Amino acid sequence: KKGYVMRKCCYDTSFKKTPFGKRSWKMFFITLRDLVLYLHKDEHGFRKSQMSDNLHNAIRIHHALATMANDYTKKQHVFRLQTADQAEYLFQTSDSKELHSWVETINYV
Ligand code: I3P
Repeated sequence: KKGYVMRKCCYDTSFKKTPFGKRSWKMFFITLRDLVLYLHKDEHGFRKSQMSDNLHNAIRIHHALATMANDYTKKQHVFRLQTADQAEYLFQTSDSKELHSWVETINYV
């Protein structure tokens, strides 16, 4: 599964809040493949020129949990992703269909 989303970093690891200046929403083209969520600048993200970028923008999905972020009311169609090492991200999707699709895909891969 792949598509454009907005991402906000909340926690880098357990209890370590992402510092101010790195908490803003940013657009990514994300691709879920082999239990890794790759975050690219755009859909050409796997091009060689952006390869170093790709390596630094991968989230391991094994033992991660995606849930609807109903408590986050500033934006619509947002889900929360908590990883095995307790990092936490918010992802804004385009509509509720995409929201459910991403949550289910991440939780049931
Ligand atoms: C963050 C940015 C985010 C905001 C976050 C700010 O600043 O304005 O949009 O989250 O608030 O810290 P920066 O770009 O300097 O990292 P919201 O959009 O959810 O308000 P937060 O620290 O309360 O998460």
